[in-house]
Amino acid sequence: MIKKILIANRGEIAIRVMHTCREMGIKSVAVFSEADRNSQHVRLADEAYFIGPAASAESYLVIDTIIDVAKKSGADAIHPGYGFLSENATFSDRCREEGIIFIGPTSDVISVMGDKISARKKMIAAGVQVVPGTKENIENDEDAIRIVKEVGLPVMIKASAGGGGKGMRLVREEKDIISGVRAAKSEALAGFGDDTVYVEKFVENPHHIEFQVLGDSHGNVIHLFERECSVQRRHQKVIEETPSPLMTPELRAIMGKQAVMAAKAVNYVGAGTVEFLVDDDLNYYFLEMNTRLQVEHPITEQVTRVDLVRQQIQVAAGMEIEYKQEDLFQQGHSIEARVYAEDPCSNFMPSPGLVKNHQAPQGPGIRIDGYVYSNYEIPIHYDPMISKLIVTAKNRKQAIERMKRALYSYKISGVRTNIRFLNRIMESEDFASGKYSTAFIDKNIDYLIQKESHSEEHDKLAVMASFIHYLNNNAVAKKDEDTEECNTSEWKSFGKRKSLMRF
Ligand code: MV4
Repeated sequence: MIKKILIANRGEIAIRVMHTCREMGIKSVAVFSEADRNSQHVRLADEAYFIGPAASAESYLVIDTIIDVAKKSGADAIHPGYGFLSENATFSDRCREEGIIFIGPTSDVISVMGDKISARKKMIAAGVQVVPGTKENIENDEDAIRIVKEVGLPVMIKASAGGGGKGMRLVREEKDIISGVRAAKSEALAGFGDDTVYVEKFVENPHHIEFQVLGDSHGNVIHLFERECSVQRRHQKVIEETPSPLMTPELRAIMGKQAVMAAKAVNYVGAGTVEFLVDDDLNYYFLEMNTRLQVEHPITEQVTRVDLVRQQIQVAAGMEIEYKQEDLFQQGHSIEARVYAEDPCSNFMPSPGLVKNHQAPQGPGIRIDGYVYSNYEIPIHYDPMISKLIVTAKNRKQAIERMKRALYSYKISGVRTNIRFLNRIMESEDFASGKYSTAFIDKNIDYLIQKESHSEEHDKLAVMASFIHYLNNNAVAKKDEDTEECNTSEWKSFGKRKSLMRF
């Protein structure tokens, strides 16, 4: 049995794992870099060890150091969270060599799925539907022309070592084939040290829909339904929801089966995610498999009531999954919004720094997976995510209403945030109707980052507020600088200060 887990991560996901450890009576060991001395994950752990400089290449990514701490602390297992070492085959292997349980799949599974050509081959052999295309490297210009013509324009040229959009080129016209392949190859070589690329038919306006899977070492594999992740910006997810508004019961059943087939094909043990592209005619295609717990896992937990981290820990310890497929169903609707310290008005520039005040929403149906507290300084060295705001309600409409209410009462000062942008997504027609694809943000960007409209009511409030401002002689404005809006005049932003609007 596992008695102590080292969590090789930081921030909200380290805390998320600790919550389940405590419920299971498992001791948790935190590791922290120079930049994370004051981090919440250090305070919540049973033990914490310093592992080096702020740069993750010198701390969270150093395998020897993490293994040393695991041994020193007597941890029987390591949970890698997401990012950092979570999909590192060498690390998974090293843990096993050292007699430490890696809470995740074996190195061979990570390697097969990490290489897109080998993943495609595996999936095709297992009967999983992949995007039409090839499973061979493009060696030269003649190859490029021949293979692309075979597949048929338009095509996507993709790096085999890639993922997440890196080393990827869309080619629509014959004259762009050679330059497209060369560009993809050089980006792949620079990014991954491997210029192997392959060709897929381009799927127009796709939806990104992924299935959560769980496998155990007794050969059981189940899926926990889908997550709709089409609201993305530059391959970064912004909003995720489940159930997907695009899904039908029939499509869910067949895609769920496909996801289970994908996991079974590699004897998958642990929590994983099978990603698909789905077009407007509901054709679905396997895209890739992520061999880790994902950022957006909470929405699946909310509608299935399954603690995915508990299942990860139990199957890593050799136990069977606690659920049978037929026992699982989705209840209600859950939406996650990723709250970031960034400025949507300045091309989403990161805005880390001192969070003066952090007041998260509360009340029915709200879950916050976060780590930021008032007077915490968000380090510049890592992803500037502040928290994940997860709402759950009876149906989609009420979940959206709940998300708007939660965003309204989320108070963060000191850093710029994307809260207003998230609210705009909730208010957009395309999102409200559920008819959106991966083109959503680009298509709606003007609406999403535009200033609030001036209503008459608003103007009256602004006049009142400016009078109070005058009476306060700037005291409030100085205390709590505006963090909410694009190009705000002092006057207008003051009118929006809700503490004053209550008069
Ligand atoms: C595609 C595609 C269309 N056709 N492949 C982007 C990230 C990488 N994991 C795969 N991606 C895509 N692959 C074919 N054959 C469109 C995308 C894509 C996309 C996919 C999922 C979510 C958002 C996206 C945004 C742009 C392009």
